[in-house]
Amino acid sequence: MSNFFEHRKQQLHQEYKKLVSQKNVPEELGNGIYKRYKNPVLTAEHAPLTWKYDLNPETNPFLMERFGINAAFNSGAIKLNGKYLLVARVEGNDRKSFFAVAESESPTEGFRFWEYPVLMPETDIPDTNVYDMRLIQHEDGWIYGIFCTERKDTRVSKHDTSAAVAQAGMARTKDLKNWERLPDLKTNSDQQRNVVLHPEFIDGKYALYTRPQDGFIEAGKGGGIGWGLCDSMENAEVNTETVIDPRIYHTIKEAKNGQGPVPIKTEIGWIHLAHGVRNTAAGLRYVLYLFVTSLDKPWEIIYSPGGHFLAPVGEERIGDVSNVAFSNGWIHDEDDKVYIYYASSDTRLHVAETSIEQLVDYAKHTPADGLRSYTSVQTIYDLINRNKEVG
Ligand code: M1P
Repeated sequence: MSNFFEHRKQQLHQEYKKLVSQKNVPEELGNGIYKRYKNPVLTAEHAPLTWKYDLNPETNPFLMERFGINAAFNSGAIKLNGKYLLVARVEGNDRKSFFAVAESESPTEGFRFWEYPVLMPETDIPDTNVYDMRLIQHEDGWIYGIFCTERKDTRVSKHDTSAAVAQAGMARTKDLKNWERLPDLKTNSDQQRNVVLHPEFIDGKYALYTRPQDGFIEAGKGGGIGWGLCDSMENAEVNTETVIDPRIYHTIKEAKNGQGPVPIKTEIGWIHLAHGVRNTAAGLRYVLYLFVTSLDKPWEIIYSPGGHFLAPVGEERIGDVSNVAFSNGWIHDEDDKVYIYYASSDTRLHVAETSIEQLVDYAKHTPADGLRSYTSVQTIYDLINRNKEVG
């Protein structure tokens, strides 16, 4: 083995070890709602060397990458048998996304990918691209993975090489290792993304949060977070979709929105994290927002704090798709802490720490969006006047 090869291999191993064993610390002050951690928990560099390199000096004398990894971001999240597990959207240099499980003993650092990424079984119509898995531990005993399956739109002219159809791919597992692929969700909408299963039965049926759209990117006449019931997950079909959280003019969800991770059950209701999108001269801006639905009627919103809950800041604002904060995974821990795994700019995955108590306070006491500049200033006046009373 040449000195060059051996030296480079050692350096690569050292860098990888340094990365996966680095400590993570929360920001000092924060906004009182959550604390962001300093380092991303997953990046492209977290991909194991064995995924990228042929480590044989005979067949790869330059020890060059044979399969490049471009990004690791939007992750489903779950805690199983005491382990924090992320099912990340990993994207190769070839622009194909796939799922890979990363595991840690800690919610905020030390995530390492399992030896093999997930070889998700296909349906009769193969997926071109799969991404953004939501993990739902349903009361029926299964863990469902619901994700976007994207395929070429064959209804358009053959010269249109970018038109795509997004639908909700469905799979289930008990251990994140063995996946049973189920037929894609059927709805009356031309496009579906950001579909999430409610974790409990509703009147004996499965309930799904959907996101009907006319186009792959544009909401068109559709949009909003929808709600629908279905009899079975083995042939899931939602015939009636009701929009429960619509897009609204001049808000953070003007252009589109979508349910994030599975909602968390609390004393006051189901806490939801979602993303809202608006258009700007610099392109789409994605931020996260929060809302709460009723315990008995999870399709009815009872608290709707105004504005964004989390937006990309600093370096988070830059990446393959800049100005994006996106979350499809959070973990409600036994001590009522909540770890929010959010990705920035379709490039890397971060964590922010909060608690059920903080989320409940935020949901109940953050004023709703008054929809006018005048009402925003009234809210500030109200705060100033109340602060005068406390001196
Ligand atoms: O590029 C930003 C996000 O765009 C899509 O989100 P939505 O379905 O709301 O348009 C998804 O492709 C998501 O993965 C991506 O982060």
